[in-house]
Amino acid sequence: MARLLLTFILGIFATGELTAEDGYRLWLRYDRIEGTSNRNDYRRPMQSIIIATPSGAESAIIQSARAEIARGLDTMLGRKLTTVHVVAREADPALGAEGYALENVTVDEEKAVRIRANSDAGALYGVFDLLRRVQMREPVHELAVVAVPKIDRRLLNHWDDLNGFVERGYAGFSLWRWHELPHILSPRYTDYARALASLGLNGTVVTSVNANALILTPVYLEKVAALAEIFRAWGIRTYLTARYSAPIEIGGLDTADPLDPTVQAWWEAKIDEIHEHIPDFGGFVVKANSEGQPGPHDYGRDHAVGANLLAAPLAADGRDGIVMWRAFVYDYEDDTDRVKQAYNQFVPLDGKFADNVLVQIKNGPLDFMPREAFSPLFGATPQTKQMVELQITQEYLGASLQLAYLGTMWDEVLQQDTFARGEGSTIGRITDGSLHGHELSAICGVANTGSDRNWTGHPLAQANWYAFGRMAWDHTLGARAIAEEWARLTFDADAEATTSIVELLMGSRETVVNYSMPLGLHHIMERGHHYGPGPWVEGGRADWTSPYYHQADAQGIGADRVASGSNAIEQYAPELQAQWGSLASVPDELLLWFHHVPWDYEMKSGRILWDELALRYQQGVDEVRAMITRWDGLRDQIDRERWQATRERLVVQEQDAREWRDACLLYFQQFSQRPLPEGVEPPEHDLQHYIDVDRRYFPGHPGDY
Ligand code: BDP
Repeated sequence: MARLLLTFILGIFATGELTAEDGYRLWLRYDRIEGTSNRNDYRRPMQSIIIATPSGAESAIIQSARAEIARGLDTMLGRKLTTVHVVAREADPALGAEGYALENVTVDEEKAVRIRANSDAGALYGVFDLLRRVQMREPVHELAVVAVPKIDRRLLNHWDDLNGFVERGYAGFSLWRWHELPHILSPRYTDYARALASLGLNGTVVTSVNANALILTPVYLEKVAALAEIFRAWGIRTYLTARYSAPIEIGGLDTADPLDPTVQAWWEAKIDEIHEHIPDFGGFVVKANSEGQPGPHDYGRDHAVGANLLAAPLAADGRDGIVMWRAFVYDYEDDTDRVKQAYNQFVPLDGKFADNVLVQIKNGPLDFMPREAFSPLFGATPQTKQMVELQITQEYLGASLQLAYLGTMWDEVLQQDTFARGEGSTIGRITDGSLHGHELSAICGVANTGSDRNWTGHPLAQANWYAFGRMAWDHTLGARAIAEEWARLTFDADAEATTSIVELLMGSRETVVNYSMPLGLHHIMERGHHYGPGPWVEGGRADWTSPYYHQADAQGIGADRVASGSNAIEQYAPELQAQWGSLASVPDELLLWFHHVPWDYEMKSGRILWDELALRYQQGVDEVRAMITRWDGLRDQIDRERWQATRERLVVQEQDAREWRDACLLYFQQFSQRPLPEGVEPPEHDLQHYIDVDRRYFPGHPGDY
């Protein structure tokens, strides 16, 4: 028996049995590097780390940097051996405000790694870069790294309510435990801040766009201040959402009219008060006159007047606060195609926004669909600063139950050419301010974090948080390179297995598109919770129904957005109008976004549209099955806990993919009146079965749905 036990124990060590891992550590795992010679590769060059900043001062951020070095290197290298020196060194303009350089130096015949930066935050990012290299087992003896963020404000937006509910959140409740704050400080706040800083994110908006004015009352500001203090030590500034009617709701005024002097005085005083609590307050995100939220239109004022009201006090007294004014506006009383409305409202306002206002634009003109044409507002207001809003949480891509790596989608968005100033006018360059020469720039992503132990629900959804952060730092890094980094940091897999994980990630978003909304279909999901198919959703306001978007009839399917229809295409540059406006040249991916196409239209593949559509749905299902097979092949490469949790979700995803396929094809077949082509599996149930599926109480939606 004892021998058996010994064999078993030895077996564990011999095969390097993977230890349980719950995902809490994210990509900051710092597991011990095995093998003395491997460890020595790192020990030698890093006997000392020199942090060189213009002040050379110890600060809260430098303390964080020291703590992270200790946490990372001591664990990875097995013992404490690195000494950290903080020295003063003149600023280097090439590093900008928050960039850094990593280099090897020799001081008194001792080898050292030097991290140079113009600010403490820059130094902290350098530390995280160095630790990332060690974690990835990359050499550190010939460092010649210079990294500078392309965008100034790199933020997460939390859609977290004060009652702990997270709108479109699928990973538990809010991270912010408002009832405990400011007295009880969860250690999770620090780990959250570390995760952000490790990616170079430097801001967080802790409250939802559907704002609650209470957050601006003294009791809550004290709570926010406690969070802000923790975040500050990691280079992160805190931002809030402003409810436009706050002067009425918590200020006792009878108006929130931006041109009313009492309203102006109220915001000035309020913003002063916020600064007393949070001296480095970053500013506001505002959702105004959108989906029932109050705003300047209530008083006959436009968005610019509305935004400038808040912008002025945020810039007063040498402050550098900003207003991120959302362009997610549409009005159901306006019968213009919903996707045209933001452009129509904002283009006439170009040049009217204050300097510290950025217009925050979702990547697509509709709403974070699995695929949309980009928002034509990008590049259309050269005098107005624009920033992109991406959605990390998977509202329309399977919540935390389905795998959809969004890096590929964001690459598509950020590299998209708008032709606003000729070729090369990408959304990345609009967001980083370089296209139109704007000094101030910002980017944000709607967080997918929550109280789940692994932060994001789906273990692989951590990759989306990671990818957003890396792209916010540099939008040219590329989805694949980022996926590789993430996979190497997050799993102890060997090279072959890492490749497999990366392949899995890279194809996953297109797979979701295929089984849910292929060929440019959009907004055909179930009402309210937005999970699962709902091409039949009708009733209530038209722009929240599905037929408004798919337009299926006996002739064909697709939204007519060329001259014969809403002509939304006219909002794009002539180059894109030419390409997307013609059936011959529009890519399959955007076909039904722009065109109403006959069922028997001959596609590039030679098949008729109906057959192509059906086969795309089937392809989506097949791809999920292939994902499961691939994942099964990784069984011995990945710790059991995360492997299992992911596998369970892939099984759900396969079921969901079948449901999408069957429900949509049965529904559209009523119009096409054609048989399913060969290769498409027959539906399991009749259409009514799918219509009757009731997912009420699915998380993330505030109502009953
Ligand atoms: C939609 C969400 C809704 C948000 C809204 C927004 O369904 O919950 O409030 O966007 O961005 O995607 O304001």
